[in-house]
Amino acid sequence: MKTYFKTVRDLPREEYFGPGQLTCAGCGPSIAVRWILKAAGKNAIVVNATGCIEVTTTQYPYTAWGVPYIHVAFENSAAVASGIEAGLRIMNKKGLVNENPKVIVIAGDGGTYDIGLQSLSGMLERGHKVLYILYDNEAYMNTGIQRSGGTPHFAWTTTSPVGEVQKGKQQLKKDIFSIVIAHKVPYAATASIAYPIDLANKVKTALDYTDEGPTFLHVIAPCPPGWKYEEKLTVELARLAVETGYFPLMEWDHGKLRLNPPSDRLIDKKNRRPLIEFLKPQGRFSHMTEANIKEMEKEIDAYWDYIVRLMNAFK
Ligand SMILES: Cc1ncc(C[n+]2csc(CCOP(=O)(O)OP(=O)(O)O)c2C)c(N)n1
Repeated sequence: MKTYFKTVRDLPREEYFGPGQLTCAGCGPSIAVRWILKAAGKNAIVVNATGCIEVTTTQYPYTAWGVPYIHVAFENSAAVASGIEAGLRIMNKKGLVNENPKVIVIAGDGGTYDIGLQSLSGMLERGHKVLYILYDNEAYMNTGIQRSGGTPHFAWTTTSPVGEVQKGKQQLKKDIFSIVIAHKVPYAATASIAYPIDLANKVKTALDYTDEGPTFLHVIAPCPPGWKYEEKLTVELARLAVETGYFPLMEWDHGKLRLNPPSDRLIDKKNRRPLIEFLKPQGRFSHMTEANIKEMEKEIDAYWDYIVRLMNAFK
């Protein structure tokens, strides 16, 4: 990662994600988008899949977007972005325009892990010069909290209920990061809204590397109604997700994998905060037994072992 910003004061004062939105109080994804657009600057085109961010920012006749913006269907944001990028490339080549805006996809976990996965994979494989940003609130929130491939094990959602037969989601969170890097992209990273400088530097780095090919950013973005916690805890939970080891901050940079602070010192389990600190404030996990929590801790440890193996394999 390159360092463009050292403190929040280094970020542009301009706001490209304006007020007048209808997001919930404490919306994690809207915090993510605000930082993303600040870091990207005005020379960007946003392609936004259907989801909370789209419905809350585009109420006709208003818009919260200070950059060119297109809302597309749930399943094809990466395909539309590919078309915009290819169209601009050819128009520049023919001398019809002389502009090179960066094309950025912004999509939720439902639109990325599940329904848009084929168009994302196609875009990555064809090598389009696009930054794809996944804001991960870990369920289909806009339609009333249905489980997605990004929903974690044990989490309550309306389609992974808690009752006699099952206790929340039965499957593990899909490893989207590994799926993306398997496409041999130049750059992919994870980020959290609790670490805005890290997030902003990753946005800028990823945008720089789109000159070489597609890049990807996976941002954890808590959701008060979906995760069932008090709105004021959004940033705190985004921090605890990292500090407990639940969501490691890392980057895949030209074939090398590295952990970023503070995750780099969390390889040693002793440095991680107890997982319960992340789980406890969230109603979606309130049914979990001690045995469930132990099981989840083991799953997190297993993921860290896998990351360390990957880091050693790709140094
Ligand atoms: C093909 C298709 N299926 C279902 C829907 C209904 N739908 C609209 S938004 C949405 C949820 C989006 O979830 P996610 O991508 O996680 O974003 P979030 O709402 O959480 O921001 C669904 C299911 C749709 N618009 N199109």
